[in-house]
Amino acid sequence: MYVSAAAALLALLPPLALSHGLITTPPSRPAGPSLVANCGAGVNTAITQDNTSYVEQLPRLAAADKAYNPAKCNLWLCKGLQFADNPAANIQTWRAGQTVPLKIWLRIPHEGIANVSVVDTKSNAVVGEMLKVWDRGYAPGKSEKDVPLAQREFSVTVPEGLEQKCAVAGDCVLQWWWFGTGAKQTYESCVDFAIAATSGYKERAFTS
Ligand SMILES: [Cu+2]
Repeated sequence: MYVSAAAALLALLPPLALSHGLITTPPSRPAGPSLVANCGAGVNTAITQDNTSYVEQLPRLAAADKAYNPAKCNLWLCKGLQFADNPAANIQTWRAGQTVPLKIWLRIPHEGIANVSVVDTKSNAVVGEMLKVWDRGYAPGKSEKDVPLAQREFSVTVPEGLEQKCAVAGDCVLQWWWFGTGAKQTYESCVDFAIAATSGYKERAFTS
């Protein structure tokens, strides 16, 4: 949306009207006290008012905040949302080869590109291949119903080879990333998980 229009909407409408998107299934990382401590109250307020809004507004808010600690708050990974704020009940346990259904809430589309990947949270590097890629045409139209269902509800397969790197929850995230190329707005939403070692994994290793 245009900046002037956004400012007008901010004044007139409840925060949800500015929503854009996030992962709703499995539950994604929420705001909480660790976000305040590491990213600052301004970032926390922006995210709690609209947990689906874009990243580009956050660095300015963070920079103005004494609490902002760039070593602990990477706004370009999960919007700076913190593992410590995610309740234990939200942490997924996955096994290699498992199919994970995802649901995305795309309240306001902005056509662009998107992907889903596993990210190493210490190095902020994608681990292995992207699990899902849309290199054009993601989230077209004016309202959520204009967006193809396959872009809002889809599955990814948990890759093999994460058993060590992602054995401990918090070391990796599943991140959905979307950039509206016209709007120039980035959206990120993260699911926390741990990979369980399976007996099946060992058997396959011996027989292959
Ligand atoms: Cu927008």
